[in-house]
Amino acid sequence: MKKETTQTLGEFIIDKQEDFQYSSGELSRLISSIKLAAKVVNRVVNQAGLVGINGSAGGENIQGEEQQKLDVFADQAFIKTLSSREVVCGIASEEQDEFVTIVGSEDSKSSKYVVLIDPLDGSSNIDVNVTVGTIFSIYRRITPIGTPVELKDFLQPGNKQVAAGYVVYGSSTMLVYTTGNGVNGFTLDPSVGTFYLSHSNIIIPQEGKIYSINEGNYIKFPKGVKEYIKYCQEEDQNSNRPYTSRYIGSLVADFHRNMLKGGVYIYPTTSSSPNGKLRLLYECNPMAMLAVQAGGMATDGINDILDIQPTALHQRTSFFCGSSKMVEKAKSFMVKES
Ligand code: AHM
Ligand code: MG
Repeated sequence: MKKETTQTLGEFIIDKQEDFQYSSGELSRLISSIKLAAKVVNRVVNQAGLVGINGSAGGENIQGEEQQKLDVFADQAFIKTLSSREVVCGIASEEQDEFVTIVGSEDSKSSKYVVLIDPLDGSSNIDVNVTVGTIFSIYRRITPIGTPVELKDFLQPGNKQVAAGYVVYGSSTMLVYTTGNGVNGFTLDPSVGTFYLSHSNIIIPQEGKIYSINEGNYIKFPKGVKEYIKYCQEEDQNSNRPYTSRYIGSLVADFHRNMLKGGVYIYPTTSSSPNGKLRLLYECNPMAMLAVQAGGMATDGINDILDIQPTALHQRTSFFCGSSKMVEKAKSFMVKES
């Protein structure tokens, strides 16, 4: 099997360490820990039908959503790996009501990073063998090093992210991330257990042919979104319409496809979810940073996602993300409405 490069993710992280603004190696160790936890989760995702981990865990998360056993497993795998390696001072997870303060040795007390994570996104797809993902976001804490983390360390706008990325557990497993200097993707070779650089310097095409939205909710969408969907479906040779509709229902999978092929992902507000469904901190901010780093765009329909000042850990937002010209176009329908 031919690899685009033989550079491993571990080698890449070390190579790029000098590019980081603060190259103490701490961010490198943190990303290496995420890589390790991703491999642990990948192993279980790949065996999901065999090891009794399909199905509901019998509880709900803070947002009242049913937790799957794999949601709980992935949550524990990331929290345990990151806390035991003492590479962060705090973790906020979509599956936890409150943020977790890491109190460990002197090392973790001197840690300056907090991680926000959606450990297993798209979990309704687990039991039917459809792609799921992990999404992560890293910030530098704003409270003094050595003191317990506070809520304000987590409630920072997306434009303060130091790094962001996702793992897509698909037909192959990939880890894609940015530290603010472009986006790179690494494919796991399962026979070796190593991620290799397979997609260097990813750029989202400015235009695409794919729109991704849960059209089953059409009746509940704002007028601007309805009009944009009709625009996508109209025939027009100059702009290559009608577009193609593709919606997996796993943000990571839909985003990953659109990033490589060109497209727009939309999860708007609806009459039943007036704030939208997706979580600003665990889902939208990291995807927005990746999109922008790859030359794309992300908005809530009016404001840039990365400029939104969060006020709550589990805050939701509407989300339009992907190829810049497609997002601009969709946004123009939203602006028209207001
Ligand atoms: P989750 O974090 O509970 O899995 O929810 C997020 C998921 C996204 O991955 C996906 O794009 C969206 O919810 C699908 O929602 P819907 O089924 O309403 O279309
Ligand atoms: Mg999610």
